Amino acid sequence: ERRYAPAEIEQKWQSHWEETNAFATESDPNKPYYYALEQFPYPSGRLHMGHVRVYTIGDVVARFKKQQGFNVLHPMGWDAFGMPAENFAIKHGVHPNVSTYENIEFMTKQQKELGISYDWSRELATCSPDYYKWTQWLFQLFYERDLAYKKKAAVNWCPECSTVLANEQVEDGGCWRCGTEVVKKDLEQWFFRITEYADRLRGDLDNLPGWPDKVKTMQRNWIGKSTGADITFKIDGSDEAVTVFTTRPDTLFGVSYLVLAPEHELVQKLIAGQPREAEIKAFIDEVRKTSEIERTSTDAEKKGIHIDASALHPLTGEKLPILIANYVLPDYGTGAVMGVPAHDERDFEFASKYELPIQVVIEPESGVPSELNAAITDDGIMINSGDFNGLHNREALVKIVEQLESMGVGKMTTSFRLRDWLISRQRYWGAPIPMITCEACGTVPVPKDQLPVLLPEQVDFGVKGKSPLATNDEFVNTTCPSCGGPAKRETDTMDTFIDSSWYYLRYISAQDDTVVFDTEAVNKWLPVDKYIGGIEHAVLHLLYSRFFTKVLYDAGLVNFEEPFESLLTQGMVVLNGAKMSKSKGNVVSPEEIIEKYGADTARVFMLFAAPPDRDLEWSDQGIEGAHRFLGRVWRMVESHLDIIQAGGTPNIAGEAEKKMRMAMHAAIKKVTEDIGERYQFNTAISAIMELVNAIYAYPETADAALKAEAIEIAVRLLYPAAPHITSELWAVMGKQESLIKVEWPAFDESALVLDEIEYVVQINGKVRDKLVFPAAATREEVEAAVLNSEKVHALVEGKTIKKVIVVPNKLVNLVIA
Ligand code: ANZ
Ligand code: ZN
Repeated sequence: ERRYAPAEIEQKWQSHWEETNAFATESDPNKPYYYALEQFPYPSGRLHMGHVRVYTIGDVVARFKKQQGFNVLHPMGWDAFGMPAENFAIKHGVHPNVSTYENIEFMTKQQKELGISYDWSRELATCSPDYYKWTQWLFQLFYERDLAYKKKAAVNWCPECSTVLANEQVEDGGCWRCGTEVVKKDLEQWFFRITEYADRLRGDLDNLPGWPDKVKTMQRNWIGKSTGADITFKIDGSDEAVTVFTTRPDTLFGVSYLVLAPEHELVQKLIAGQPREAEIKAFIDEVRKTSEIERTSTDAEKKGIHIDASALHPLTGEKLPILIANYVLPDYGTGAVMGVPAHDERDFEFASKYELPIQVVIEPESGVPSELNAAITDDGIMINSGDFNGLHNREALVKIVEQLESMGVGKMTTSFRLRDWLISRQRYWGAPIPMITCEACGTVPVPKDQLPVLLPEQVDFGVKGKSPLATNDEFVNTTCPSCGGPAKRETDTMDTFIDSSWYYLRYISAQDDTVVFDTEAVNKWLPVDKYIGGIEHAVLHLLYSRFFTKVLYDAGLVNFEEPFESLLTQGMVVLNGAKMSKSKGNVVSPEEIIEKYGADTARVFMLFAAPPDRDLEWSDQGIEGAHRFLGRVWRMVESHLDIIQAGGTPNIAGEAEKKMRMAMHAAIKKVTEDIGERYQFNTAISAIMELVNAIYAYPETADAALKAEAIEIAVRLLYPAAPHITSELWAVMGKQESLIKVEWPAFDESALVLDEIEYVVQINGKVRDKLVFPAAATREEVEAAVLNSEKVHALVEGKTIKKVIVVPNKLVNLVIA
């Protein structure tokens, strides 16, 4: 008997797979297509346990689907642009081009050591010109479709990373990467018009039953749809007008003032030359210094100031004061609000502070309190509302908007919380934005046939507040593609989330330098059948990728509107409750575990220790346990080579054989469904463990051919989780064909029902007898037979039977006194 020595067999099988090109993607038109994808990693330097978990999950799915007869696409690549490499360059003087590829090399080696079945011929790195040429090509496509535009805007600026951030990259007012408080800065920047797709991005979430509700809810909230009306108020004594967005046009008669965002374009016009201009400007500057979070938080103090202008109520003509206030945001709705203090909490607080009139216009069922201490937000009957009095407010809402519409001063609309995606970054290690500014022609795109715009090697990384690309004159100065005159290149690079918004398409045509991707092939493979990644990207990567796919759909480049049919968001790997990731340091490194126990042990532990969407607590006992289990499987095969080689047709006449056969088919069924339908790998592993236990418990005297068959099945079921040990055992068992090519075992439903079942008979909880019944026996039949048995008769002689408990297929307990 040979000992289980993972180090030897794992290397051997990894080389074998590589030499035989075992994981090349098949594209057999007679087979269905399956695309298994794990979120590609940033090449940080080395894998952490979180990576091991995701890749193992993806690998189990990919190997399983292949055995089930699918063409399986299972690629891997590198989200290789990004700030860490650049910061490393600033600190240690190693060019990102060098450090990134070194990291990729090391991490690739680690992935191979885990035995993940990637088709490496499709590998891509977003920092390679072969890739970012097409990222730039897509930028041009967006530009042509009016989905990329440049504007001056107050943008989120991280002083630490010295770059702007998209709204999605600001978390609780801080930078998503470093946590530094984000400030506003006025800059001319490029945006992607994702708001154009807000309605579809939100609505189509309903067509994604394979996505966790949690992620869909996060996206819905992020996109944030409100239905309401735009209502226009004329400015008294002027041609100007203010349009407000309100979700409650039914409260129109309760308006007692208007509030504009300090940034609202009308503000400067209205205060110009007024006596209080300087005072108001000082207030505006003060508000602009505070973050959006501060301005919108409900417990922040609401601050406002009157401006010397008034508006006219569109229905009553009443004069309404106009204020500006910190709690009105410039880029939501219209940046202007009608103040209805009686029915809106924020307005109530604001009006109380500034002594503005409060007029109740809806009477709720509970009546209007004599003294108002808070806004009335319930529905009710209209009062103080002219012709609309007496109507239910929801009915009045529609009628009021109808009337405003007929007067040309209002209409129903929707507002989204989602903002356009700011994609300019003042950083080096990203794809250059392929645009040129010419004094004569303005903004000119670099023609598609001149792409890629290569990143210049020589730049000064460390000039704070300046794009590194702007430090290379040779790069900056160019000629205008349109007029041939002198022109300057755009020196910002693209947000790296653009790179990752389309990589899953590029895998299809990774080596084709003539097209962004082959539409026909993409339509065959996509949407991705199973996408595995972290929940932290719920409103970043996963939203952006959906946006990209919809744009490509509209451009006729793909025939589907959603990129990921089904999503598995894996939990974290934690160590005594602390998140284990690159930021906390690699407390337990994959190298160490692989060296000590082998990759198969690491894989089985990861799968077994928790359901995939839950956090997984690292434990040394868990690893030991997984290792012991594999040792047990190894010995099970090694010690039965004689019967395995003898083969033969199983004879399942006896009780033990029937039980064994049932255990075997139950395991096949459970593992098949757990992997293929429920994606619950932990219970799949326990089912295999149960089968192995049943094999060990099988009597020596029972049919050997059946035992051999069960051993073979156990090895096959374990293969997707532990491919090295099972491949080795398979060969040891004398099988010629590689396990990769062996079909997934089928189960026989009829083997899952026993025709006889043994019941334990207990009296007052003590086991007294065992009786065998036909599986079809009813509860009553079992009970009657137990009570009539001679043994029971003798035992209960002279006592009263107080209760009979029958647990179907298990036991009968008699309570006697
Ligand atoms: C009058 C009113 C009366 C309002 C009432 C509410 C209740 P959601 O649901 O989040 O879409 N609002 C509109 N634009 C705003 C802005 N730029 N900054 C801050 N607040 C703004 O919120 C819509 C409501 O938020 C709008 O409806 C408006 O107040 C306010 F009894 O108009 B409402
Ligand atoms: Zn020009």
